[in-house]
Amino acid sequence: MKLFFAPGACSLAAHIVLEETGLPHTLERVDLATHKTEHGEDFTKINPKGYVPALALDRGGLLTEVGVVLQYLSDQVPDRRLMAPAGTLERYRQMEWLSFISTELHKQFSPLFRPDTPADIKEQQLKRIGQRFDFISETLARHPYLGGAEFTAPDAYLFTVFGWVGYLKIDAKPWPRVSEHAERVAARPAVQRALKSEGLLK
Ligand SMILES: N[C@@H](CCC(=O)N[C@@H](CS)C(=O)NCC(=O)O)C(=O)O
Repeated sequence: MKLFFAPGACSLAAHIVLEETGLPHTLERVDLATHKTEHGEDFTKINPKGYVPALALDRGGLLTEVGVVLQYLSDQVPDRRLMAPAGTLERYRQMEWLSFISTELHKQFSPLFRPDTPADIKEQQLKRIGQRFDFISETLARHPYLGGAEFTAPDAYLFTVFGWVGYLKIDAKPWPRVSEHAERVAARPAVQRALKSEGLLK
């Protein structure tokens, strides 16, 4: 498998889960400004959607969308319990988190990365994002990870998106539990490997 990624982007969630699976893989960096891969290819020819993550499968074909890529990778190594078995209520809870993080957090951040977003829209986005982290904080008051006592794939996604709080210099003080969650996730050897290989850790 080959993961097309950009350092610190939402593809980091897929990179972390890949490392957690222990499956053999290669990585190819994409410059999101130029849509060129590190080998000089036009990324839009590889993924017409133009965005990362994109996972080139060993059997051929490309898989996209963070929530789906995380599930695919997790399902390759069920023993690691990165996602619960399909059909269980636990699985639907995890899918609920993936969908929540994707639509209610990840995509709410997107306007904050665009230089042409008007200040009042940024303000509105920050308010909405704050409400979402408040909700997540309530969950993390009950257990250390989103689904309970154990790390699962949605935790990798939350960790990745919460990383943008620091990058955008948003005050994280209102959400100490989410910061603690990020520290727990960051301490995992697989996460350290992914961060190092993306150049996000010295
Ligand atoms: N719906 C997609 C969104 C992916 C996405 O927003 N990727 C961003 C990085 S976090 C990106 O590559 N943006 C560059 C672009 O859209 O050209 C998913 O869930 O994977």
